[in-house]
Amino acid sequence: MIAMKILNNMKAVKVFICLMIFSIPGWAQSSTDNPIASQLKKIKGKGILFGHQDDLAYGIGWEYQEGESDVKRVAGDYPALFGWELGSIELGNAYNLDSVPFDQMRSLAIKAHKMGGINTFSWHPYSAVNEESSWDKQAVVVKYIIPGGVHHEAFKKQLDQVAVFFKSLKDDEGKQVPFIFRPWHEMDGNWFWWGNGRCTKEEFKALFSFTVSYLRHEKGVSDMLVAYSPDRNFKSSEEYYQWYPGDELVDIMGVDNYYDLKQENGELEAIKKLHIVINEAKNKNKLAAFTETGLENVKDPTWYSQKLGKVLNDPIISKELSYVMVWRNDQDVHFFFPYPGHPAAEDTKLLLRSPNILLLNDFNQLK
Ligand code: BMA
Repeated sequence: MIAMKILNNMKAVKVFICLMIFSIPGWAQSSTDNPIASQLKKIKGKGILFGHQDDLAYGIGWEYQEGESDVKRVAGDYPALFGWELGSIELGNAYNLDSVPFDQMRSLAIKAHKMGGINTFSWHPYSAVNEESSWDKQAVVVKYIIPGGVHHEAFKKQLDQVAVFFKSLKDDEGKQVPFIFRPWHEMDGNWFWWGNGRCTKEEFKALFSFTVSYLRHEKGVSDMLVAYSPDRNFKSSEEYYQWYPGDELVDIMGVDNYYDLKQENGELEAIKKLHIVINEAKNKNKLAAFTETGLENVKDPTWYSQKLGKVLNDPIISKELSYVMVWRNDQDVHFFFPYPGHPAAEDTKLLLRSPNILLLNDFNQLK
């Protein structure tokens, strides 16, 4: 009798805890309910989604022209994944640091979603300490903006701007557009103020963890998958995890890698690293992605087939990787995808039209 009572009380406590947890905004939905996660899980093994940063915004010789896309110009269809950059939203600016108006970004991201594509956001913020740029070599930032730091409140205000933008991504019915957020990327490199040598690993993890928890739980940002994407500076799983903030925060295990794909036979290194990422994603029942790559100004006309293609056609990678994304096409700064008439255009088209690579129509047919 007493044992029964204790059991019933324990049950009541459990139910109470569950109700408490699910009443916190953003917690009710686990990332497995996220439509992007279910789509990516469904198509796993059928091909790798191809992505391009700023694809619908501008390209070589055009900007903000309805329906345009350099990927479409070269390969005949839109990418399946669309990358966007939030840097300078934290300053309250109307344009990002690459001059993309946030109003345009919002409508293009919503459009990409309506067409069936997936949106992913990176963020190169100016610091909440002194507005130093992400690449500032002198700036010491992280320890001052994490909880307990003197600029923590200012950092929260920056995140508030990010939250407002994410929550403004609504479809015609007013429903939140799902998306991927990939904060604090390439932390194992030493070029960003959140990177190696610029903060401790513990400070980094506190930064990542606060960012995601604040957006999800304090600001109620929902339908957000989070990607962890170090650069290529690891040779083992242990090294890959050095900056990893925790299973409860991360949905997509990623890697950025430009460097290896510029070296002779470097594709072998890139493959090894993606195998580590894939293996860990499998161990943790998460998704694996090649979150950024490319060759600046596509200087090698066979880079797409001979470097990227070799990586993507590796038997393990072709079965296990969810997506790959190449960087933006800015005619004044640099470009990573060819344009019609560029010496790499035909080679790139061949790779993108191969059965293993999924553009938007392929993706829409499979999901
Ligand atoms: C970098 C470069 C910069 C750009 C930044 C954020 O890799 O493309 O020109 O400002 O990304 O998009």
